[in-house]
Amino acid sequence: MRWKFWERKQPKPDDDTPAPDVASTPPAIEVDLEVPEEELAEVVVGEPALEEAQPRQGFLRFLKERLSKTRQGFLRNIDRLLSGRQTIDADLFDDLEEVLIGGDLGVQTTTRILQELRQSVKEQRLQNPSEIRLHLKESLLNILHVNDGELCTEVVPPPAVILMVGVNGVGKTTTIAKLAYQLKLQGKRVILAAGDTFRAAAIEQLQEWADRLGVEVIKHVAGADPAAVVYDTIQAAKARHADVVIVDTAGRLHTKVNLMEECKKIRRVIAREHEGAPHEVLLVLDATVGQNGVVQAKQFHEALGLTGLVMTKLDGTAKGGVVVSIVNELKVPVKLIGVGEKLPDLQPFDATSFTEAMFDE
Ligand SMILES: Nc1nc2c(ncn2[C@@H]2O[C@H](COP(=O)(O)OP(=O)(O)OP(=O)(O)O)[C@@H](O)[C@H]2O)c(=O)[nH]1
Ligand SMILES: [Mg+2]
Repeated sequence: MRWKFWERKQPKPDDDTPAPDVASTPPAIEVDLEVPEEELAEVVVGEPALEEAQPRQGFLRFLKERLSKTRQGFLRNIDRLLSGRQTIDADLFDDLEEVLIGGDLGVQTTTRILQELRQSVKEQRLQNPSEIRLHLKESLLNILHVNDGELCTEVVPPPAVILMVGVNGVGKTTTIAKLAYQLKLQGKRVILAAGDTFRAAAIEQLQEWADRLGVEVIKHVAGADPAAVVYDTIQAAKARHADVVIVDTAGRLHTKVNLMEECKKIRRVIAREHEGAPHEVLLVLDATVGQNGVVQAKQFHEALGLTGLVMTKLDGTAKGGVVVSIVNELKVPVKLIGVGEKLPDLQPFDATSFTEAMFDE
């Protein structure tokens, strides 16, 4: 799955964008939209040009540019390693292990990949180190493919309910805005639930995005029970025949039991108020934290039963290899990736494009 309209609206690639410092980042209220409001309104009513499928080359180029830090870190090391060798031997595998672990693939995933590579070398009698590259790419693709998953945004009866969770500052609210933007472009009616009643200005931040996008937010006062906000949102969504509800939640550490319990309660209320919901429980993970993301994902998955992951900030990190590690260890699909701070910088995850963007020149 690929959103058709991304290319027209995506901003100029900017490889030099430094990784955002989350602690000092101003609230998203101050972030300028890439798309001027007049233009957004125009887009939302549907331009024929947006219906045209975009050439794959353009999409890959965009992804490569956004993943350039990971490409440079990971691939350059692999290529350097392979080009300096004459034979495939134990030393080569030792060095490869180091590069893969250094590329944030984690021990477990690295072990799996090396096992597969050793097997290929044996079965296919590979002799030239340069042949390893292709097999490595295939191995990563295999891991990522198992969990290719499409985001559920259409259910009968509507609305599809998407619950967004994650630790502080990973990009939950921004992802919600980006997703609402994409869904609105698809002609869907979206309602947001201001379920972060904890952090100062969180409700206002969501409201600000919603105003710009022209979508409705259901909110209570700061400090209110988020489960009550979610209850009201689902009733409103049913009454207004909304297609999709997206629930924002407060950032919470996966280690804080009471906060995880609050999240479970939100999930229970959603399930009670709408059959089959939540249709998606998405954990938003900041790719810049690398292997820490695996621990977060495991605990959130245990508590809530995740249906998918959103990897954000892949544009600002060399740790993109963590995507492979998380998919391998959790068997939960990455559904969306964030590759920038602007509205069009959210993409459905596609294993093939992702692997090509990591490996191809
Ligand atoms: N470079 C980059 N920045 C991103 C991406 N996604 C989110 N951000 C930035 O990350 C910062 C935090 O985003 P928020 O959406 O407020 O994060 P949050 O998880 O809602 O934070 P809390 O509500 O405080 O827990 C903002 O400055 C976003 O612009 C991404 O894909 N790439
Ligand atoms: Mg937030």
